[in-house]
Amino acid sequence: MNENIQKLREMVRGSDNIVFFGGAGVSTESGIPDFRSVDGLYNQTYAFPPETILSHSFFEKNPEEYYRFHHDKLSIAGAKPNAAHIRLAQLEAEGKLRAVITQNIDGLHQAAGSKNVLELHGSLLRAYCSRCGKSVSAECMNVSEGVPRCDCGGVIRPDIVLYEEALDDDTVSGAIHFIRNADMLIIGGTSLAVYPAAGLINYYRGHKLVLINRTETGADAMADLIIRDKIGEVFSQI
Ligand code: CNA
Repeated sequence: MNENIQKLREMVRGSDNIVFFGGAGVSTESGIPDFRSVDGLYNQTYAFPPETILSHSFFEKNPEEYYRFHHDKLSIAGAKPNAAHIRLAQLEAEGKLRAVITQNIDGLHQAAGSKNVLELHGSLLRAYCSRCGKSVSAECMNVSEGVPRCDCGGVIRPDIVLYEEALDDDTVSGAIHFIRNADMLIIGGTSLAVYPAAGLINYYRGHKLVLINRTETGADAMADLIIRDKIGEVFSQI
């Protein structure tokens, strides 16, 4: 076992108020592409850049084009939790981890058994009508060709935070509370490029900040321990 993993194990052993803050890199080992890796969605070619397609104004104007992208690229059907999701759920059950704060929209932390999951960007497993606000089954987005519609005629949308939209206030306050009070913060699988989510890590006040990411991030200088390996492989060893 390498020295960094050994250090991480010791830090986890000595902590009982761990918070995990993660992103798309947590789910790449489950087969879901992230945005910014070389094989991520931002390095593929579409008629419009993904940031544009995933924006509020684009969704309003071009729901057909949005749903083409959604069906083609945001499918999480069949994805299963990997060793990172599973170990995080176990750490919570052992009373060591207080919260998972995720930018992911794939529901895999809950599928692994995590109970306290704060979804900063919502979930593809929920949907509602953009006109009347009624909650509907997310299934209707998966099976329908074209644009799914509510009984009222409104366009159904996933319960995710699109670009240009605000994060949910209660989720953000909760995330700040957990990060501020954590004795250990593990950040993993995120480029920390998407704000305001990425800014939340600045509320951490402790001295056990661990970064597990395959590539550099803007928070490397703040970290007490940096691990550049695949996050599933790392968690399978702690
Ligand atoms: P990102 O900007 O794509 O960054 C991902 C980071 O993870 C990169 O720095 C990679 O180097 C790193 N990485 C990739 N695989 C691994 C791995 N196995 N182990 C360790 N590091 C790895 O994604 P962010 O989450 O930072 O950006 C936020 C966006 C991405 C959020 O709004 C998400 O909703 C959105 N997103 C979510 C999913 C999902 O739910 N699974 C998938 C794709 C995008």
